[in-house]
Amino acid sequence: MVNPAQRRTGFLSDDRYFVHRTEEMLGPYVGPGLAFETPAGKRLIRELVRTTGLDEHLVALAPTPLERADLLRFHTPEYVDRLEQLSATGGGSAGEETMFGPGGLETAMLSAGGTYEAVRAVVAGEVDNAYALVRPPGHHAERDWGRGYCLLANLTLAALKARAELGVGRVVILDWDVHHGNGAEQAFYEDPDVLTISLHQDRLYPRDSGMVEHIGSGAGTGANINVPLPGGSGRGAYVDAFERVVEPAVRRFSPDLVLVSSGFDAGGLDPLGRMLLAAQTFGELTQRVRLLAEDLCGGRLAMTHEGGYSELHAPFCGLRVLEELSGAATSVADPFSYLSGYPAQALAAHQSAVVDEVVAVHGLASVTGP
Ligand code: SP5
Ligand code: ZN
Repeated sequence: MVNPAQRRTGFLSDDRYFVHRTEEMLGPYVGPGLAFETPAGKRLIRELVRTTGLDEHLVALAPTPLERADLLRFHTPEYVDRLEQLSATGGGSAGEETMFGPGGLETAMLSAGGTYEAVRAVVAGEVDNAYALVRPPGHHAERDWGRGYCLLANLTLAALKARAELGVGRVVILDWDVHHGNGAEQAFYEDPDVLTISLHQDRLYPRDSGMVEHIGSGAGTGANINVPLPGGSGRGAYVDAFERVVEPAVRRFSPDLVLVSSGFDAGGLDPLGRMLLAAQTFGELTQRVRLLAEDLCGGRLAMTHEGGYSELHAPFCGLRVLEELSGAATSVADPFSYLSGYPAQALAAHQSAVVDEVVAVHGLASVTGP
């Protein structure tokens, strides 16, 4: 049973996303077949959307690949050349822990293209909001090398293309993947028209990035916000960061479009992150972003998928987010709802201290609501 949707929500995925393979030999005697970023975890999100019937209440979107010229808005020609050559000759390594097989670049271009399609459909008014369930992920890819399972900077490339071709002006990129959104930070560090905000686990990955004091430079000073929450953070810390940082900063910025790098690796069962979020809390965060976008930019909101490595938990997180975006409700019970009851979900002093620091560095204390 699904209660009808209240909004037109685009949902994009593609079978080709689930045959891409990121696998690294971690050392002698280890593997093969050992990979954190696997097709299974993300395919199950799509399966749950289908088995529940939620997909019938969503608008199906289909990807077309980005082209080389689109990649060059951010990536260097040398890096794209190298990916082209490797992809045509059996695959290889894009950089740091980012292996891919034959044709891996084409899949990455389809992943970036799927992310762009979600953005385009929102900007064109074909849907109210949209979620692109893509692989490989994108938020760690830098100008000239792949990192953290990411070959191409999906959401960065989509934002650049939307600005170049769709007349989009001011863009917010909010990243709640548990790892730092270093790619968008690099791309827009000096750009005052794109506000990048990353909520992540302090010094997780990449290890030496995502610090509070990295605030952007030149004309972009102040338009990069890092909130490195301590490992062990739960709902209380994320809500505090939203209320005191994300919401006032986005209101002050006044965007035309809100984009989200959505990972579920801040979920309480994730093997790579050490946060505690429940599916319900991803729904709450989605609602907060949706209401912000409705207040500020006609609801224009597009999300793209990044990390999330619990095959058991991520599907329920994805389902909650899509229910919240669309306003449709399935009757599916989250088997991991017990996470919400953990006492450690409450805001702790050492967590609010980090938020205090961000508020101070970005002068957000005096920003008031609408
Ligand atoms: C998209 C996403 O969530 N990527 C996360 C990548 C995190 N990988 C961490 C793997 C374990 C640490 N590897 C250290 C390699 C340092 N060269
Ligand atoms: Zn991640």
